[in-house]
Amino acid sequence: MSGHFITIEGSEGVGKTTNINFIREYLEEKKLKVTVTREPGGSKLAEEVRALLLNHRQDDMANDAELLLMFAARAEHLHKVIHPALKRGEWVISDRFTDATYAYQGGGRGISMERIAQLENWVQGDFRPELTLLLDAPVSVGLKRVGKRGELDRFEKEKSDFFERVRNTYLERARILPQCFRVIDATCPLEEVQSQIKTSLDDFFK
Ligand code: Z5A
Repeated sequence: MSGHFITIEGSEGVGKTTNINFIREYLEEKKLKVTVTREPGGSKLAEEVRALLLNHRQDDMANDAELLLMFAARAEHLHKVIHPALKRGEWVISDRFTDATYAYQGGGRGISMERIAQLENWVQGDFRPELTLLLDAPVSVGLKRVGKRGELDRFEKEKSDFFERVRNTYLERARILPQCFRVIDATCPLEEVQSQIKTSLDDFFK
């Protein structure tokens, strides 16, 4: 594959969606071809699975069902969107990927990391993001930024201790995988956050 795969991660409201647009523009200025996508979702079937996963009425979904649906959506997303774009030589930027599964289903729900790793190896083989930008902020900052949204989805309904475990798992992954992760201080004003992102991308280009 000749393209590059970058992911952007972080807990609720840290600014992933806002900054992914900045990343797209920055890469396009360099005349690179960019595909922006997201998880869960990104392809037609995976977006249907996303709707099931986020549906606020599925309050009693079993944790293993949630985990398997995440990976079912990911298998489809990889097959239909990510691998083809990389084969065309594009830069694929995904708003969340498997690190979110470690953080939410592992850290948040308490599923064992070994079980997640088994599914990761099954669905992805040795395919991993080349660079992961982790936007990090205290949970209270992210929750305050998103404020009161209309009807909350299944994840947004969780309590702050769930999001604390999610954040801690992300930080732990960044600690054990320093060659892939760049931790961005997302509490800063947007221009500073984007300057940190630009530095990480420039390092990656080198
Ligand atoms: N999930 C999972 O459990 N397992 C998995 O494997 C995967 C996902 C892949 C959907 O994700 C849910 O799926 C997610 C985890 C789960 N649930 N949660 N929580 P999502 O990515 O679609 O939803 P999200 O994380 O809730 O995204 P979000 O709430 O839209 O947040 P965001 O994209 O990080 O933030 P934003 O929309 O860019 O910014 C929020 C606000 O803050 C906005 O008004 C901005 O203008 C403002 N903002 C952004 N940056 C700044 C700075 N620096 N200063 C001040 N204000 C700022």
